[in-house]
Amino acid sequence: MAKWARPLLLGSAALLAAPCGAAPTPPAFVATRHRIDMDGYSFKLDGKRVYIWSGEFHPYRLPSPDLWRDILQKMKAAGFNATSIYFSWGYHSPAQGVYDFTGVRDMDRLLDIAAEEGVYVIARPGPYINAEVDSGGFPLWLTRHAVRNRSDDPAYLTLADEWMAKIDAIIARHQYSDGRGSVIAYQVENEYYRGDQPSARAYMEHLKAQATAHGITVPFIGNHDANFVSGTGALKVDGWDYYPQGFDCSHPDVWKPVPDMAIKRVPDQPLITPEFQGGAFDPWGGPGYPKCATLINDRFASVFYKQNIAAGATLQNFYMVYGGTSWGWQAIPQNYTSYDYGAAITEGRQFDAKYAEDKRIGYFTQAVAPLTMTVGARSARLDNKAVVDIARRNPETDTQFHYLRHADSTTNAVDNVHLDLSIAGRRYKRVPQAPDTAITLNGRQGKILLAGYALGPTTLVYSTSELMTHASIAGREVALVYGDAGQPGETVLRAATRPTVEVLDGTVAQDWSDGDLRLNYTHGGIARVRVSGAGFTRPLLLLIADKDAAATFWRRDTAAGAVLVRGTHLLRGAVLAGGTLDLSGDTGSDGSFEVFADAGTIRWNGVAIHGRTTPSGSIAATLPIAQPVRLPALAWQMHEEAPEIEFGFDDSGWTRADRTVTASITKPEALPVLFADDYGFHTGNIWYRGHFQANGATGITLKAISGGKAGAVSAWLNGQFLGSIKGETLEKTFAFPAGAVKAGGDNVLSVLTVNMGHEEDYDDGSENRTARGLTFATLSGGTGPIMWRLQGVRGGEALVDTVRGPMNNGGLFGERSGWSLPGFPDRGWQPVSLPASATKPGVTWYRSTARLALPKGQDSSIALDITDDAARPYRATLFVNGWQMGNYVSQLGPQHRFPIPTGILNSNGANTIAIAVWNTEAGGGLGRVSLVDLGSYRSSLRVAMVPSPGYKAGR
Ligand code: IPT
Repeated sequence: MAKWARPLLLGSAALLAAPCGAAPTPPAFVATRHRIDMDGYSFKLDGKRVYIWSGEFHPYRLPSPDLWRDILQKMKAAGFNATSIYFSWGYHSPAQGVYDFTGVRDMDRLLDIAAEEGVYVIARPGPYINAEVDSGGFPLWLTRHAVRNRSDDPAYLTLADEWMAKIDAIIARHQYSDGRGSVIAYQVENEYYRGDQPSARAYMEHLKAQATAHGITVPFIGNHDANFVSGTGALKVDGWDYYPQGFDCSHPDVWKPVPDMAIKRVPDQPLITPEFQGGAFDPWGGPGYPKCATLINDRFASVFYKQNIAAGATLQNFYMVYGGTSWGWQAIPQNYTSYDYGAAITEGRQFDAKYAEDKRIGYFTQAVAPLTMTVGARSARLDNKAVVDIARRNPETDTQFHYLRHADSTTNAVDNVHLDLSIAGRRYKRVPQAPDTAITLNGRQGKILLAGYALGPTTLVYSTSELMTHASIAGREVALVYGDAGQPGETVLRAATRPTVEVLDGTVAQDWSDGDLRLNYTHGGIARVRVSGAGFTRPLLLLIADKDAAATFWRRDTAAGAVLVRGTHLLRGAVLAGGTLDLSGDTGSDGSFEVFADAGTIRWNGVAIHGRTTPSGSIAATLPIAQPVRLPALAWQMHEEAPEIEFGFDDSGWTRADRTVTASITKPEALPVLFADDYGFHTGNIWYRGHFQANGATGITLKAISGGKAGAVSAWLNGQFLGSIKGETLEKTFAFPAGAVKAGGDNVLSVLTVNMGHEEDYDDGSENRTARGLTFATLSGGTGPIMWRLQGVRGGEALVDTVRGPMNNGGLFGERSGWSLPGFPDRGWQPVSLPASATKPGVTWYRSTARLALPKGQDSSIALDITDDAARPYRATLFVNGWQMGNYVSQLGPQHRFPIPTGILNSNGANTIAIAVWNTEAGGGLGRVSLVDLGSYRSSLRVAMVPSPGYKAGR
């Protein structure tokens, strides 16, 4: 049975909840076709409106399929009902006509997991994706095709169609519309702003026609800023990408103001943001991702994401919610390996402060149905000019949404405000009503005040606390509201007769007048109020939390009703059936745990919990917590490399540089063409050896392109070091040392280059075809030609290591000889202690075996740290069990920490760490290298090792 035919329950009410990391056993297959449509308000699934709260995730940046489940569970737990996924053409295709969808490239498996976890998918297969990935997602072999990228050039379309046919077939197997998965939308191309050009429209139309022919039935959407709303190439909805803070994280406390999305509305289309800023990328030598996380922090989410809600957006996708790792040579020249992005879930799979804010807002969008159909409404009158109210209203229910923020959205000022509200025919001239209280807005804070809302058995007249979620659970309505600790709150409920109010916990004052029950309190911890009485069809349990306490709640919707959990590090799944509730998730150092559910038996990670019933009608218990993690110190061995430097090295098997034409947009200054891509070497280090006769040569001028400012070249003549060039512009004339040239016969130049990634093609100028490697070489003093050969990754485009794929390796001798792989016989290598000393220019390898015995049943995230003296000039390429997990440039940084995905790293066994160091000059090194624990939790997550080949002699 094909995987995608696995039974899935994808009802419109609740998607299937997987119980834990292991594959869930789904109930009977319901191959129900679903209707997906939309109008000027929102997407509708089977006619039911849905707020799409979505997080961007790139599977090619996390090479461990079981961790895809981890990320999607973490998203789901934060209220994300959807994920937006780029599929990267180049990740799957090492050569024209060759495609791989196995192992870490198994996109059927990814889409199965999304469906199992109940997460809708917005599929974004390109063919161009940008995404700060090499060539913007184009395959590296496309550098050999002089086509007009991203256009209706038939030669380009033929190549693009090859990919589209493959990826569309996979996406088509997982469409919600067909009852076979959770894909609800398909984005055509990426940020393509050429709506004014007929040929661009023809291109879009072509991609749509192809997708349709390949079986795509879900709506076509775009992030082309409304370039394709009608006419040829029109999409069902074409939305807006927004990065209001830009990408310079160096001044993370300086904010640019909030944009007004409302003016972007296209008639009859829902307002959507296929990409809204969820972080930022960081360049080589940049300030580092913690700064990006500060720039795009929880306060940013509070002001900007709520502003989008107030503008009427009903699909918000955040780019990124999990960034991950541009492992191998996937990064673009501008960026280093980490693609942490300062996102809500860090590269090492930990929660950033923004995660809690995404969750508070996300839960609100999922719980409050009237939000999916709103129109702009008149703002309330306020008594403080520093604050504005942007209001919306549901025309059917008359529910009001008042978004309060500072008029100057960037201010750090704290302000108090009162509102004049009219709700259901009654006027509240001064909200909050209680004397000596106000709504306080901290600097850079937005609040959505909800009014006139049907809250289960009652009507919420208004609350100055924000509503996070509510649900009918075990015969009562449980509602969770929150505000800043220490700030006052006021919640008013409507009742026909005076209800009974029991304050179960905390201090809450009540006032009854004219059908309004007014509750006043100060946020702090969790106050609990039970409201019941004649006017109530069922009691209301109001949980009034401060912001942090609110974030300790998790909600899941099961086929048998909602479940609310307080405590634990993470709730991954909940299955409620026959009165038994199976919860799965993670605990850290805090075992406190409380469950609100209609269940007789509660199990946590498969073990029955014997808790006590609380006055709130919940079950409280203490869960087992995580065990400490001990990591071994690493012992190292080293081996000198780079025989290519030596005069006598046999390069006769290397590729001869003999081409006279190139597909590159870089014009060769001389022939033959030296550009590495033209010879099928597209990644990492590329060696050149040039032979010439003495002829009086006194030096050599070399030009090379690595891409970006982390470039480098080193050169030797007949084994003698000439020097290195570093940086963006790689151009230098090296004088030959006295006596270095052999008077008669052959002389050999050995030149080591590196490709730091191909350019993206954002402006569709075929920038991916900018040359890489050596671009020009000429002898000074001499006249003779140089005969060049070059060498890159083993096999070139005829990839040898198909498991680790087309971006994993370059052409270092050690890589070509298996030194990066587990099982390579390194017994003869020389023991060494780090930091390394007495290094000479060239390449040296270091290997270590890390035997890990981490606590079983725990999810530990481990990283490799390099501690260094920044003055030591060297570059390092890091391999863990043969997988290239990082590129390091000591003087540039800023990355010193390299998270290794579990599954690549074996938590319970031996791990081979191999580091290739390129000393661009003497006095380079390798700093201290150690393993660090980024977070370890007792967890239901189970991660299998990713099968990958080790060293084989004589391969
Ligand atoms: C937007 C791209 O669509 C996306 O792929 C990624 O590159 C993102 O930028 C930045 O991380 S393009 C937008 C900046 C105009």
